Amino acid sequence: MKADFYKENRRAFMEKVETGTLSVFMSGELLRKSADDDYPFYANRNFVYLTGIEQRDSILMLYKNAEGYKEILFILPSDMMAERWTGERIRPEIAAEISGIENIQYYDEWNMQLASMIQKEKVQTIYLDLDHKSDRRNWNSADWMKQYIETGYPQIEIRNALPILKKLRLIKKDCEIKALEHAEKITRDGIVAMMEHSKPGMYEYQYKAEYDYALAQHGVLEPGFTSIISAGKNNFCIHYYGYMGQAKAGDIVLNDVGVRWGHMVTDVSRGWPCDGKYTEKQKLLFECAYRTSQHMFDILKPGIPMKEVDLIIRKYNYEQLKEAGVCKSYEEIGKYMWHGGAHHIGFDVHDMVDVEGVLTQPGMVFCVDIGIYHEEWGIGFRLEDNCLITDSGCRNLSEDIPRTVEDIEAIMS
Ligand SMILES: [Mn+2]
Repeated sequence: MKADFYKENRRAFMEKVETGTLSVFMSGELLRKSADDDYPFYANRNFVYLTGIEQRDSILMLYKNAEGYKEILFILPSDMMAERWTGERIRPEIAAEISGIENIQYYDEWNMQLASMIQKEKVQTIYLDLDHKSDRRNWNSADWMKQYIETGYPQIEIRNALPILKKLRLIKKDCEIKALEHAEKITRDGIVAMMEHSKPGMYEYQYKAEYDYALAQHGVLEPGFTSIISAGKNNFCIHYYGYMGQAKAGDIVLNDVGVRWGHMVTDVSRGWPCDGKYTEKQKLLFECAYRTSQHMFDILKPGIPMKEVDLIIRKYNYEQLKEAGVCKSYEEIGKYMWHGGAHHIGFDVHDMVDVEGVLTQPGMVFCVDIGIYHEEWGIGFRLEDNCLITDSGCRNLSEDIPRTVEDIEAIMS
């Protein structure tokens, strides 16, 4: 993505905050795994959305005044000894080129700058990207910054920037769609590789290895999110990460995987018979999901309440399962459909967007995910595709990834 993308994101954000406010965003810090081993660094997505910078310990300050706004980006200074061990750090001129921010300063100056800005500009309100998952205790960089400001500048009111960003991230720009389209091609390679190599006796980790290998051929060194790849009974664990199970003759293999490209993440699920031929029962269920999916791509267009999309999927899929003689009444649909099917994708696989009360609009991208779980028959799978809402309707971005009984059997033969 070019600097204009990040510039436009900052402009749109600044339009939503009041004059006289300062906003502070952080890329985050390294998390220690154990001893001297750290987890791979993963930059805060909102920070990347605003800067394009994925280096740890980077800070963005945005101050809005009557004339416009000031932008400062703080990055780690070069350090010969540190860089000898862990690689080159981004130089100021490169950071400026990526982000489109002219004023680049070094990380160790952020607290002086913060103090002087608060004093000179008489800042009374600071926006931080505060994000908590309800059942987690972990603090992130914004929490530390909040504590720092509350301790040093108790007069300052802290507000949350997250609701603003969640609105901005909902509508994707052309360059984001292009990145997704490319990511879908790589996703296809990964899923097709698993289908092509599939055979009874294959372990889930072997499927995973095929997927990862296909991605690596494109320079994608890790999947878009932790891959879900399971076989047989393990398909009944919705977010299964075991990888040690074995596909036995007659088992369905389920994948729920993605690829990140240009920050954008795909999310696609398929279910195929490990031996390449659907049984009657597998075919019966798969075709219910397929018809429901096709129906959604036929009807989705701008102007549909987002919260109804899930409901339409559920009702239509119920009709299919009823006709197939599987489900007798709508009351028992929960026995076969275990999850909703329409989350947005983008910088995050479950994208940080605000869909409260919104209608579908051009530029939204969300999953159409039809999961069917029939425990008695031992068949569980999902058919999940990525739907882009366009001006006149919608487009299935993942339609080239085999998704019919015929196409999947052909690829596996
Ligand atoms: Mn998924």
